Amino acid sequence: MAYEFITTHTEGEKVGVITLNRPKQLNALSPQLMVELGQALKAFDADEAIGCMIITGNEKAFAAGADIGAMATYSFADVYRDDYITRDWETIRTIRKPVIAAVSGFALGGGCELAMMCDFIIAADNAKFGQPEIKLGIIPGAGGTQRLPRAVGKAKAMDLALTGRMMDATEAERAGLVSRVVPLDKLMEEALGAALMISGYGRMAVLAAKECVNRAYEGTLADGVMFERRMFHALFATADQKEGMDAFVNKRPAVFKHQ
Ligand code: DAK
Repeated sequence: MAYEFITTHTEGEKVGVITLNRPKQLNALSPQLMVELGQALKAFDADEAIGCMIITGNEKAFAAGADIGAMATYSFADVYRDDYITRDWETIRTIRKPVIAAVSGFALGGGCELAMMCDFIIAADNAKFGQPEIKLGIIPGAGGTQRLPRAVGKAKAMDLALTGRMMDATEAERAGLVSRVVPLDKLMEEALGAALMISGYGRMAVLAAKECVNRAYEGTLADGVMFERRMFHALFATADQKEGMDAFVNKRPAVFKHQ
């Protein structure tokens, strides 16, 4: 499919890479870009060969937020009545395969929120995260006030949302927002390594692990543990569980068939 504001390609025939591509606007997330991102995510999710996806930007910006120019003149009626951009920002939550955010440069406002909607974040050492909406007279609108405290705790989330300051990659890793920090020139190598590794595992175990970890955010501990227990039991119905364990016992590499 031809896109205007993103590019897509595959790596190793198993990883779908989506690159946000509005460099002059620091990848500001226009409504059209979010439509295209949703289409690309859905297409990779439906592609049997793909086991994992990566969303990335460029060296200067992952994304500097929703497009301020596009929002500037909206009235309350425009955004409330028309449920401003909500549907196009929720697509990523419906994607079942893992999505990694490979972040370099600015990840601000909606850009930070998009990264947090991915399953985990690998950051380059020049990454900067923040929720600067307060400076525009608004607040985060795509989950920033909810996902950020879950990731970094209330104190730091309040600090970022109320002051609008940015945090660098070191602080973001220390706070638990990102899983790894690597030198800028190693970012894609690191993200691809992780994505290829995930794609090589049994697909059902991967989907189940993602669903279970996400449960930790949305219910009680008891419900989450029970959900995990049932998913764990269910994986014994898969051929991949037999393969994985037989390979370990016989000291050979496992070859998963996603069945
Ligand atoms: N939107 C539009 N254009 C942007 C932009 C943005 N968010 N960020 C940067 N640009 C544009 C600049 O206007 C500039 O354009 P030209 O002047 O060259 O035409 C170009 O990108 C380069 O930017 P700068 O010249 O400013 O570059 P600097 O290196 O000096 O500064 C910066 C980089 C990232 C610190 C600065 O650009 C900046 O502060 N940008 C704004 C960051 C920001 O406030 N982001 C939050 C936006 S509000 C929702 C979903 C999402 C959202 C809300 C609701 N729902 C589902 C309901 C999200 C809201 C937001 O993200």
